[in-house]
Amino acid sequence: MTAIAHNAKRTTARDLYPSRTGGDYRLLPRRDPVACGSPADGPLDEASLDRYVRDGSLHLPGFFGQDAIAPLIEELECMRDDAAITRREEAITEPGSGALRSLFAVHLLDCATAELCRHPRIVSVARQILGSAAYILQSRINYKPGFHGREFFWHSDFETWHVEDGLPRMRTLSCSISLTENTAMNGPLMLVPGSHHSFLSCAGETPEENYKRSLKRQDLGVPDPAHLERMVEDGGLVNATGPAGSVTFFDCNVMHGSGSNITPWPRSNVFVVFNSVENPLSAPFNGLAPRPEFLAHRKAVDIPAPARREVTLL
Ligand code: 6CS
Ligand code: FE
Repeated sequence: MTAIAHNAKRTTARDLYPSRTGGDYRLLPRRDPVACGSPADGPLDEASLDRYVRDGSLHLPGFFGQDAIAPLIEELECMRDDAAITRREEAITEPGSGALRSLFAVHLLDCATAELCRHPRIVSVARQILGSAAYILQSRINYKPGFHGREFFWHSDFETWHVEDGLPRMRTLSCSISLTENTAMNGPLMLVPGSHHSFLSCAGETPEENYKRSLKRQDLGVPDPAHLERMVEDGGLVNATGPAGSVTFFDCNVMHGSGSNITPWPRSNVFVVFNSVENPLSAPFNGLAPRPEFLAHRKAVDIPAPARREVTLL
């Protein structure tokens, strides 16, 4: 489809979260609930669900034991050294060193990861927060190797997914599963509690195929210093540290990022993004062609509901 045809579609759809439309940075109200389910719908009790709604994230250290994670670590190490994998378009390399930075659609490339992403204990939380059936919108591993693992600058995932993929509403969450220990030193995920309650509409306009650049180093759809400073002043900062197997659920619009890793210890995490089946992708709001399927799966394939006995939280 041409850019003109996409633009034509854009003018008819109502955009609740305009961003990169040539204006200045500005905060807009969030128009969607943070959680649609209740304590009766899944393993999170009222206090945990309330915390997720308030902060925009829930960190659960030691969620999985080493035994659940070990097969994955082995597989993902092999993939990193496999040229048949690293020359695929899903493989994103670090800007300087050329080391493998991210591998997308990893749940389609590796069986152990496919199983983990659909683990009943993960899926039951996703379904509870979304208040509906869920499907995998995106999956990836961020390797963040020792010595040269580069940062992920501050951003709201929703901003990119809305503008570049056409994700209409904030009914989406990420789940980060750590494969290595995450410490304060090796570039853990950092989040700004409460930042998900507003949408930061960003300045600039999106060039075609922006993802080829942004996945190595993001410079569009990132906050300006004044807004970021204000958000951190209001909500503070938290980091998601803990042993391998720790899990963090976080809202699609929470401001987050992670620093570079110059320690010898890699910081590898698998991320799986669950979208509500009631929130299917539309045409991208920037009027450009959609990003490739490996970044945003367009077909909503329901993950079956886990059996009740499988859904204990810890
Ligand atoms: O563009 C994306 O979809 C990805 N980029 C970042 C920096 N975070 C989320 C997502 O994987
Ligand atoms: Fe992100």
